[in-house]
Amino acid sequence: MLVTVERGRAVRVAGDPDHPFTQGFLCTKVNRYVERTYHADRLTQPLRRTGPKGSGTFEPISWDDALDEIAERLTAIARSADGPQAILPYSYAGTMGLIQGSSMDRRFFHLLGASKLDRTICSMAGTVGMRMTLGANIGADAEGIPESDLVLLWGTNTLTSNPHLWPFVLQARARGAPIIAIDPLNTRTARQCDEWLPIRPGTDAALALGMMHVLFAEGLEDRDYLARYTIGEAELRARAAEYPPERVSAITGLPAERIVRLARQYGRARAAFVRINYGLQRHAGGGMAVRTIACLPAITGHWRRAGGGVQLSTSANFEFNRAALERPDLSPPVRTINMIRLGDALTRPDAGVGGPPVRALVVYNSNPAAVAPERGTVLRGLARPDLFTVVLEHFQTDTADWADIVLPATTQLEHWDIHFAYGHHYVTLNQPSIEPIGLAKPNSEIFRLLAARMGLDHPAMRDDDLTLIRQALDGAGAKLRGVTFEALRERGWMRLDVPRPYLPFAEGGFPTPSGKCELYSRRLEEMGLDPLPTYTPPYESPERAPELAARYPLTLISSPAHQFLNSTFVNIGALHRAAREPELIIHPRDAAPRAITTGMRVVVHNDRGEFVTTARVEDGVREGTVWAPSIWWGKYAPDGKNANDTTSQRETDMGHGPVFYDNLVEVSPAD
Ligand SMILES: Nc1nc2c(c(=O)[nH]1)N[C@H]1C(S)=C(S)[C@@H](COP(=O)(O)OP(=O)(O)OC[C@H]3O[C@@H](n4cnc5c(=O)[nH]c(N)nc54)[C@H](O)[C@@H]3O)O[C@H]1N2
Ligand SMILES: Nc1nc2c(c(=O)[nH]1)N[C@H]1C(S)=C(S)[C@@H](COP(=O)(O)OP(=O)(O)OC[C@H]3O[C@@H](n4cnc5c(=O)[nH]c(N)nc54)[C@H](O)[C@@H]3O)O[C@H]1N2
Ligand SMILES: [Mo]
Repeated sequence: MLVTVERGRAVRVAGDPDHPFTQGFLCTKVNRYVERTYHADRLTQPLRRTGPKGSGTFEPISWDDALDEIAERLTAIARSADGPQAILPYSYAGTMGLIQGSSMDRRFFHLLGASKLDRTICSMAGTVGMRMTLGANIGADAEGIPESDLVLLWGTNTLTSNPHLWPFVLQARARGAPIIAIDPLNTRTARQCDEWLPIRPGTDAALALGMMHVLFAEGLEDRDYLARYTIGEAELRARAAEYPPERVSAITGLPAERIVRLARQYGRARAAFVRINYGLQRHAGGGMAVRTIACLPAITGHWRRAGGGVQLSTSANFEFNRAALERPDLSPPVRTINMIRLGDALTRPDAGVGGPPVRALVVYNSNPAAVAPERGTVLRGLARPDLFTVVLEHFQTDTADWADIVLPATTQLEHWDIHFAYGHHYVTLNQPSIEPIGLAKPNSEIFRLLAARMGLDHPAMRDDDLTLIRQALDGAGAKLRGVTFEALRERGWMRLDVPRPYLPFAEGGFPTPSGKCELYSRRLEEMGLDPLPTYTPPYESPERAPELAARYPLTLISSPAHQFLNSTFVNIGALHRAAREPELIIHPRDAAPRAITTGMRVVVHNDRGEFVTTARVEDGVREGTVWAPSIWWGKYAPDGKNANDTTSQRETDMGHGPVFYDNLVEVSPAD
């Protein structure tokens, strides 16, 4: 991102035209980053709560007073019988920069002996699925897509969540590659594709198994690749035989002949690119779904050719020296709390969390009062009068409303950072372009100051941000060879030391225990899971919960609105206006029997909770699925709620991830 600064003020942000992946454009949201940075509602000074919890009434205080009060409260808890594990950090994706996201903060909580947080809320199911199959969460290079002769956008809303991929997809199409979207929603991406396959949510593993059935039955596999670079071919053939197209059709809701045709298209392609993304793994069988799809290019040998293969992420190629940054060695043995179970952790310490109750919560880079599942329980926890809550933020979010102390944090324009990526292969250096707004401070600095206040006097707490950046690069893995601070400072970004074109598995070389693509996984077997790809029905489905499905027949997907980044940017004027208000897209055949019409206020509800939205009756969703573009702040909703009032704290099959879209609801007119 290039920032134009005039007389100390940022006036314009733009994409870098020289960047090979982002090619000079920014997404809809980040285009508004100047507006966001200078927004009248920016938090510019520390605040102390004056009214009741959740009321959002605060008074300004000095940094000294704020830090003293936090230090005093945290020290008292650490020294009490409950000990430091009663303190819980809570952070995720506000910034994913290594310095402001996972450096000083980690060191601080490690030295303190606080509970650890298992950061599962986004990607863990798929990450583990990839690790078990390919050995790491890496895959084909998106810059190879123009060489593809078939592109599957599978469980991803590319034009919204990954728009920089799109120009590569268009190049493939210009050379004749069909583009197919596999998604329960007819998203803005699916509408631009050659075809939309409206799959039933949570059934992708069955579709991939059905494709394998046809590939093996019709001799479309690459026998040489299978023999050289995979283990478990015979077992997988037997498993795939159990998934004939008719059975898969009954599971996925797609016509059998379309499943056969998709398998033939895939099997006859030379280099099909499968872009899966995190949307499809937010279901009970999310890890298995990703793993199953990840087996496909090994069956057809597409890994051999540029443009072929599967990509969920590129993140594991960024082998920064995270141990040097985070210093896990500074932590005593402590418990770990799963961030998606925050509701339970705050309200039901008996519910499997173990150890002392959580008595203090320090939130940064996250807005759990909007984004965490089973929101009603989370809010009950945040409302506990005995809970001491600190929130580091840019804005007075739903979460900040529940804080005892709010601290103003800097934005990307105001601090140093270094970034990995999860869709391409470039490291980015973030240089501050303006001075902090008001009294805002970088997260790293806030944790340095707190450590000093609390007597956590360790040399690791004195490194400045530039030192931290160098520590992330020194002793980094081979793919970061040549990536230095000096070189980054010159250009802003650098490609990892991977070849171009990058074909990670053209000749095997999978970083699994066997060195092969593990179609059969002994590690999964040891974890008590099926060692072979299999279909796991959603928790909330007629297969697994027929009684529930009878009461709540609709699956709610609450994937991001085009204008929002999870719950970030919801308060930015132009974006808020474009997203209008909390809405629910419902199919005409689901709306009619419920007497629901466009513009009507409706309640979306299940046993966990409810939220009010405005209905839009459209065929942009498959029948039986409804879509609530998300993630709205409760404070902007007519009833103070959002989609996460209905989502559950259940965990995926792998990685303890969330099941946001494995969520049955009913929809009724509000009156
Ligand atoms: N504009 C914008 N961009 C973003 C984000 C944002 O909030 N806004 N968030 C960023 C983050 S943190 C992430 S993790 C990524 C997420 O980006 P994506 O991985 O694209 O994830 P989602 O938007 O959650 O879901 C993508 C699509 O998956 C579909 N889907 C849901 N369930 C299933 C299923 O069972 N099978 C199939 N085949 N499809 C399914 C949804 O309908 C949706 O259209 O995007 C990043 N980019
Ligand atoms: N129902 C439903 N729930 C979801 C999802 C969904 O699709 N549907 N998506 C899930 C996914 S994929 C993810 S990744 C999570 C994301 O959940 P979060 O990680 O909570 O992400 P955001 O909602 O973007 O909130 C991040 C907050 O960090 C703040 N922030 C940004 N930069 C900084 C900084 O430098 N310092 C500090 N102190 N604060 C900063 C922003 O102002 C913002 O309020 O949500 C998950 N929740
Ligand atoms: Mo995410």
